Amino acid sequence: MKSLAAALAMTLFALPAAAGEVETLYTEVCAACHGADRLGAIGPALLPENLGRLKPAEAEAVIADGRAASQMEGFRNRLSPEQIKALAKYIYSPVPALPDWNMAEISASHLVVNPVETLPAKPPFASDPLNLFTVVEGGDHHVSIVDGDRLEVLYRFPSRFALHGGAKYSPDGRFVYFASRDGWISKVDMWTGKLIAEIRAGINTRNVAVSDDGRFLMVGNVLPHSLVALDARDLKPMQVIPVRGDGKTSRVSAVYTAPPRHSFVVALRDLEEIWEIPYADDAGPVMNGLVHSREKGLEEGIGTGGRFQALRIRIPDFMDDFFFDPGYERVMGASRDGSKGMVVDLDIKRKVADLDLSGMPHLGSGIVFKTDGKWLMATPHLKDSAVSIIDMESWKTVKRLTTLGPGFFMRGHENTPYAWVDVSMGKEKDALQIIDTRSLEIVRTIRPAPGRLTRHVEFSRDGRYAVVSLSEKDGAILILDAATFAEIKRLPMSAPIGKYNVWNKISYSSGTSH
Ligand code: DHE
Repeated sequence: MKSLAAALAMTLFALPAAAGEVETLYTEVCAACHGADRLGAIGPALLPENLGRLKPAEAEAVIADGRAASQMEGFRNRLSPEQIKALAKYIYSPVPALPDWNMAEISASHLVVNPVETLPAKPPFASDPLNLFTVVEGGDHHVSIVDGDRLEVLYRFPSRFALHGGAKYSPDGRFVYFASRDGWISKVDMWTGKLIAEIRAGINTRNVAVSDDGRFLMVGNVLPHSLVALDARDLKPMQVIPVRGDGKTSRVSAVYTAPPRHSFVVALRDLEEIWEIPYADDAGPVMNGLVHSREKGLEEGIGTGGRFQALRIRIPDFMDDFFFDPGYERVMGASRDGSKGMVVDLDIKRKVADLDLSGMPHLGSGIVFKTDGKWLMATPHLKDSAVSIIDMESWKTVKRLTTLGPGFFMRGHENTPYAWVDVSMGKEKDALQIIDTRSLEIVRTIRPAPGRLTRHVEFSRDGRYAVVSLSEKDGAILILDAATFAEIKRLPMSAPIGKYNVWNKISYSSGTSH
């Protein structure tokens, strides 16, 4: 944006900002980087759906002062305060007609940067490659790959703007896949930190799932209302699946892989349905004989009307998020308004129980553990100061713990009896609360960085260390001893958010998100 800004310097104050004329201002000032259609180019998309995390006042500040560590330069000296205000308002207005984002547009965005064949056959480091972590740094939109044995940063590289949701790994842990809110899917080699391929699968994306056999990715979109299947090798698009039913279309709430079922399971925001999309070549038996023609091979299936077919399961409410039970037979979901939850059996294809799960949890927040021979699920709530613990057989809430505030994330590990939860949505955003999964009590509250935003815990492969995000611009990841809670090390980072240990993710550890 710098050169354009320089060229426009001094001329822009003359530009109008009245209603109807702000489009001209946008075209002159913003379009080169953010796209004439506001869908994004070298800068991110400027659509209300994509700006959900940015308050209008912050948008004005970015237009005025720019964004550190990006190409976005400030326009305070070139635009009047009214022009800045008008532009900020404009980018939150809906675009009159959203363009297509179909196979043609998706394919045109596809880029293979480093073919897999050019990569080394062995890791260029001695540490355990399955004990690496990726850390998403939201402050300056970077990713760090951290060596979990030496507790050092191995690689750091720029990411697409606003990655969101868990990083997903190939089943062997060699490659990592990221999704950005603007719909970009990136594949990176964990051993070298090199970008392999990228593609823009949507205009606004919810998340991405990787099949348990590592062959396919499924991207769930908010804009347009679609799911997009990609070939995991090079991210080549395979199929666009429009999300529609009963004459309506729907946003995707989330898509996850159900490994024993060899299928993707999808929750929808605007249709009272769950979709299951089998991907195994012989998917028939997995679906109890209810599905269908699985005849087409990978290459033949490219394009629409191809390989993947969705089985629609009717449910009595919209489902906004969900967790699987340990056998992947049932999903536990919260309703869209966050007032209650339900259990849906994927085999008998109907709701089988209600859940007392008010105050919607954030997706990926739930963990599962066994206490006294019973499988329990625990999750914090985004709006209540509570952690709910639910018996996965009776589906009753066995305990509701009062926490210091509403929380985002919870984590456990097979090698520790402690589950860690943040309370970062409340006033005491620096606190982490430790729950003993045997007694189901909060046994400690720690504040590793007093007064500062602390959230999202991830364990090392062996469960010995708990890695916590000090999620501020001049932040860090804090490596704590998981038994004594003492700090071992601090690695500076720019507003780190999520961290993902390769082994915990590829082994589907019950203490982590899948
Ligand atoms: Fe997330 C995961 C939805 C706000 C950070 N979040 C997810 C997932 C979904 C989701 C669907 C699961 C994706 C996956 O891993 O495959 N998030 C939502 C929301 O609906 C919500 C509440 C509003 C929104 O803006 O979309 C929301 N999320 C946030 C944030 O404000 C966070 C803290 C900062 C950010 O990046 O926007 C945030 N979300 C995360 C993280 C994960 C995540 C770090 C992965 C958690 C994990 O450990 O797997």
